Amino acid sequence: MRIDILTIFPSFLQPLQLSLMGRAAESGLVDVHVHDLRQWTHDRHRTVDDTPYGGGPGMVMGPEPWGEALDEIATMSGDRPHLVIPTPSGRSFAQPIARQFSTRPWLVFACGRYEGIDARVATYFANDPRWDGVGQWSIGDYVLAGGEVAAMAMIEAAVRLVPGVLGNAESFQDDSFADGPMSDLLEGPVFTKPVEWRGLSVPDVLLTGHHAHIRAWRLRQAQERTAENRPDLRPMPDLPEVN
Ligand code: 6GU
Repeated sequence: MRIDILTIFPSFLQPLQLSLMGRAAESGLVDVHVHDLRQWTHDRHRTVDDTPYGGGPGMVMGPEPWGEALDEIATMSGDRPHLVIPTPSGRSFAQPIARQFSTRPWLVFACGRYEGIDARVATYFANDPRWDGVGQWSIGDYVLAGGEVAAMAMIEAAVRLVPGVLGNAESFQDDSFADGPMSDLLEGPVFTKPVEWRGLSVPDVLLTGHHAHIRAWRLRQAQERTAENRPDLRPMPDLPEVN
């Protein structure tokens, strides 16, 4: 999978070289390219923004550098890229979208700053046959200063689902929001050694080796945590009591 990121702050994306993302790049499972949008400006001040038509506060990123940059990036590989525009006014990014992203051969993230990118950029590339569609996505109901952190969140969520990126020890089968028997539930609490710490004990059931009991206990914990923290998520029907 190839990932290109277009930004006026390339160094903001340096965390992508660390940890899981760094290992995925080193092992050739993902190929990450960060580009400075100002490379595609032509004036002395490398201007990327201007005042909004119709008035109002803030600045809008002009379409010309984005158009030239995306035209050139689209020639950098044989596949057709999918354009992702992180924006707080986009659709809600969630695990099903991460799963779709993880199957795409080529994602290009256009990270805007200020009040956003001139809307014609999304319109133009949605209708450009060299591109495989455009999506505008938000990572939550709050406003970040730019798309970079949101892009990194979406990239990490997608890349960890690419086959081979996670080791067995970090398997994603049990994740909150994964498919399967625990889907639509938050993960419950987890414990490791020591069995007793500052007067707090690991729940006895986890020490019994009784896997049916442990499974039932974990499901109950997940249901309680979901009801408490995320009452908006659909609760699962109750399992019968296990004694
Ligand atoms: Cl994708 N961008 C920005 N700037 N703020 C956000 C966001 C994205 N998602 C939530 N807030």
